[in-house]
Amino acid sequence: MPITDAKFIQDFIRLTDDAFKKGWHERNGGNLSYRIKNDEINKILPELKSATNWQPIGTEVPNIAGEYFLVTGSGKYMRNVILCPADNIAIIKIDDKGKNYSIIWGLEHGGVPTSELPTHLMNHGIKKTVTNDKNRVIYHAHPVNAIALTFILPLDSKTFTHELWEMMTEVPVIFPEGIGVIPWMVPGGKAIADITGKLMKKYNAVIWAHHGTFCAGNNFDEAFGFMDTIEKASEISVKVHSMGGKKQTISNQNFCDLAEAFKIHLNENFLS
Ligand code: 2HA
Ligand code: ZN
Repeated sequence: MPITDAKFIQDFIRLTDDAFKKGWHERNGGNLSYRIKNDEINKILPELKSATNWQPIGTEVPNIAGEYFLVTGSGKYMRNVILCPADNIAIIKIDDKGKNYSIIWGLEHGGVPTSELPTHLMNHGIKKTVTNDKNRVIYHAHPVNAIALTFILPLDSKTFTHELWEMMTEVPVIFPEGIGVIPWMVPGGKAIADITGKLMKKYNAVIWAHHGTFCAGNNFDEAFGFMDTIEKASEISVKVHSMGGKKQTISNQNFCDLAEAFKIHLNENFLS
């Protein structure tokens, strides 16, 4: 069986293709990573290269030391992943200190993992702990309307969470804990990874002002679904602003009734 027939690789490819078709991945924009399960890697390990040529991650991630990840390549285009996975994505192994990685499959015509590798791996480490090993997917995209809102709304979690909760009744059910927001920062390094990681302890999604969104999910459906929900709610908000603003909306009492009916705990910091 070709390695790319493995279900986790097929699921990874499906997300990249769906997401490109959504319009979230111009050129080489966005990136995706998956923390591979033991039984999944064990099935294909004999066909992979052995780990040599260790490269620095750029940060330390001790609690995912020794683990394997499927990641998109830096400068690679989401729309090309489905055409030639082996050229555009890679399986990497993390060393036993959580400081270096080695490519053991993929990027066949050269390349390195995503430029956002520090943020991906730090978020994997944090989410692994806070979800009791359940979280597997970290996903970054450049969705149009979520980015557009970062030019007009104050850049804080309360404003964004409340605005997106208001836009569709089921958003608070999907993001009861809220959504994180960070101001503009230089992408690709440890500083943005650290601040994103701090927010990922509390949230499953963090919006990067004037750049895009990071989502974390237990599986591909969940991570894609979080991105899709944020972008759809953002699109409604953009339309409502464009039509002259809200004339009525969901009230605090409505949110409380919703929380009771759906048996969820809504983060009270984000009620108005
Ligand atoms: O180009 O999206 O944030 C890849 C990115 C970096
Ligand atoms: Zn980006």
